[in-house]
Amino acid sequence: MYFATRIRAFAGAAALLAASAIAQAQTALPNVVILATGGTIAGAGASAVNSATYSAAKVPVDKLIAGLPELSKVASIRGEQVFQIASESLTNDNLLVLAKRVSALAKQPDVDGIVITHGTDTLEETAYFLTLTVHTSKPIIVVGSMRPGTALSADGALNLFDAVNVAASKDAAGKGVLVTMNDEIHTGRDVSKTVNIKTEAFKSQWGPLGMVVEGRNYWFRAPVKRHTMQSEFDIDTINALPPVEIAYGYEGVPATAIDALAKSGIKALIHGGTGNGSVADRIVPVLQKVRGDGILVIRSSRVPDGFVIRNAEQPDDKYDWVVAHDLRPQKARILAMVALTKTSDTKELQRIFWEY
Ligand code: DAS
Repeated sequence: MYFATRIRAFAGAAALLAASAIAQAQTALPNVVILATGGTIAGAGASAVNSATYSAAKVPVDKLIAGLPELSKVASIRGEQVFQIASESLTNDNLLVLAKRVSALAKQPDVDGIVITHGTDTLEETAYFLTLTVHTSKPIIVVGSMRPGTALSADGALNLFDAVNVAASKDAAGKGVLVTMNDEIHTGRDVSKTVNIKTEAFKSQWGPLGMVVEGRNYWFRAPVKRHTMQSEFDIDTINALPPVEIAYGYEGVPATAIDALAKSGIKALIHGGTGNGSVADRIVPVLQKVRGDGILVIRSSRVPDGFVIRNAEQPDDKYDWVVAHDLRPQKARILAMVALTKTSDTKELQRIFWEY
């Protein structure tokens, strides 16, 4: 009898110890906030075979979190539904609201990392905007998916698990805003959606920073362009974004789009040229007039990889134009909008395009 009582008492004490150890382990987990904005990662299709035909922006953030119980072993999670929008429909105002929320959360001592679930169509633009304007070294991870959670071999769950793991990782701090897709870790600056129907959809022409596999990060390089804490731009002081639009070059291009955009009140025009940012000879005088009217002209290229060489295809010094370096038109537009909140001096803008 004596020993049985002692054993029961011991077992009770052991159970209490185990429970408190688990509770301590749980409280010791990093705090990660998931900000949901919509997209396919929150999408739903009519059947499991609908991997491309579905409605985006349907599943609320709490359901996304509840559908991934594995997250509770990685971090203490809470979610906020910032928007429920397919990302092709996001606006500059949405961008400002999201970035200001990220900035406010990043300042909170009880927030260790932030994940933003987002549509894939404009994910690269949001991620770049955040890396340019949010002053924190805490991990901020933008994540999406190419298939809705209802589809066979859906990619959203693992992408989100990866994103939370990276957001909960101390070794992800100070690397700027990151994007986790398809097990890879990319910078918000370099990554672009390069395929519109595969799960391996996101590429960085200079390569990912690393990979995340089974919750562990493997880093192979670090960013060299300015971001987050190193940025001269701060979302807390930006309340509006100047209009900057894009016009593409192609065989037979008329001046129609450029003329219309120039009359619409834009502050800068991104020219998505052919090749090395080339401009059709009939368009050169049109862009010179645009510049003469006080609108900045920034030469980018429709070619996915490479970078535009200043004064090569066009005498940029002579025309007082800016080159977008290796930024695709949609990324050049983000940087131009942010830069124009501080300066419209072309020499300063060119410095900014070299540094960010
Ligand atoms: N329409 C796409 C978007 O919301 C769906 C997606 O791929 O996330 O960006």
